[in-house]
Amino acid sequence: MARPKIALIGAGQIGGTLAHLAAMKELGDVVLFDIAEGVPEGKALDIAESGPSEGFDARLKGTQDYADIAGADVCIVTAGVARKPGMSRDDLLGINLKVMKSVGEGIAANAPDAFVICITNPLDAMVWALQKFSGLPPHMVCGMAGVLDSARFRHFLSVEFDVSMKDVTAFVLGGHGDTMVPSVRYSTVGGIPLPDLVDMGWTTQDKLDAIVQRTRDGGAEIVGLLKTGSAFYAPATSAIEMAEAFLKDQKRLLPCAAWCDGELGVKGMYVGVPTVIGAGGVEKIVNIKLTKDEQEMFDKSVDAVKGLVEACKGIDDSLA
Ligand code: A3D
Repeated sequence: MARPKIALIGAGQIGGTLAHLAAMKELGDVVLFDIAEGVPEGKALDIAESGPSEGFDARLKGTQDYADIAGADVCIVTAGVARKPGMSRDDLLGINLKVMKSVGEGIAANAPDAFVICITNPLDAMVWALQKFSGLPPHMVCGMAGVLDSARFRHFLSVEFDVSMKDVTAFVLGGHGDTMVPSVRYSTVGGIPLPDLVDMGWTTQDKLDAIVQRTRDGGAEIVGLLKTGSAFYAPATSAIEMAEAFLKDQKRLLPCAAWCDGELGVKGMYVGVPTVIGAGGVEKIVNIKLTKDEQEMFDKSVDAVKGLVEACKGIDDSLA
């Protein structure tokens, strides 16, 4: 059986890291596409030259030609611009919307059967636009944010409790922005829900609240430190987890920006929800019950995404 083909649209910080991870994990052959001449070719060659030492079998190619992504099984989209200190994700909307149009058309023409994972910000609005521009089925187009936000939450919790990250499960719902909703009730250490751990005295509510806020600000914390761009190692690792779930039909339960058709009270838009990802793409949205407070926070987050979607419609008539 031929190796799967993974197309990476955007060969910047995240795109290069995705290529390296995909090759090292032997998920398939990798095509790096970017408009910046020489960058995808250079990164593809550099990573290919790490193959003999690492011992992986994967072919890598860099290109400026969409024809080279033909027949891709997975497309991961990072094309566009990233934020710099002082910018919010929403400041990127105008520029990245135009990029989503060309990327959507390129995917539709060359890889219409692919499972598409969008990472470009502002995430929930960009994945919505990408699905519209590409015309691919909504369950085959999704956005990576929840896996990353949950990984940040899990990391902070594992440090607070001084336990292995493997034993911490958590998920973050809603839009990938300041209003995201880290779910305290559905997050556990060794299966014990966080509120019970507060009752047991293992941590305090104040410390937990601070971790929730640090999770919401997780992207900005890294932008503030790097100063020249945004996070890329953890975002790439998160998207690879989703791509692997699809390619290996793992049926992983992962939070991602998925097309909702009434689930969690959301209709006709993309927002972060718990999903099952397998060979069928986003195979299921887990319609969890939220408390009144959680639903209010989630609705606020959904409203923020709606505002961005409306802004996209205002910029590009074909989306209205
Ligand atoms: P960066 O290193 O700037 O790479 C972006 C690449 O896109 C560059 O190499 C550009 O040349 C390329 N590009 C620009 N326009 C096009 C086009 N029309 N077609 C193809 N390629 C193009 O950014 P990055 O890799 O650090 O980040 C990429 C995106 O991911 C940004 O929008 C970030 O804001 C976003 N991001 C999202 C998350 C989430 O959790 C959702 C996390 C981190 C970054």
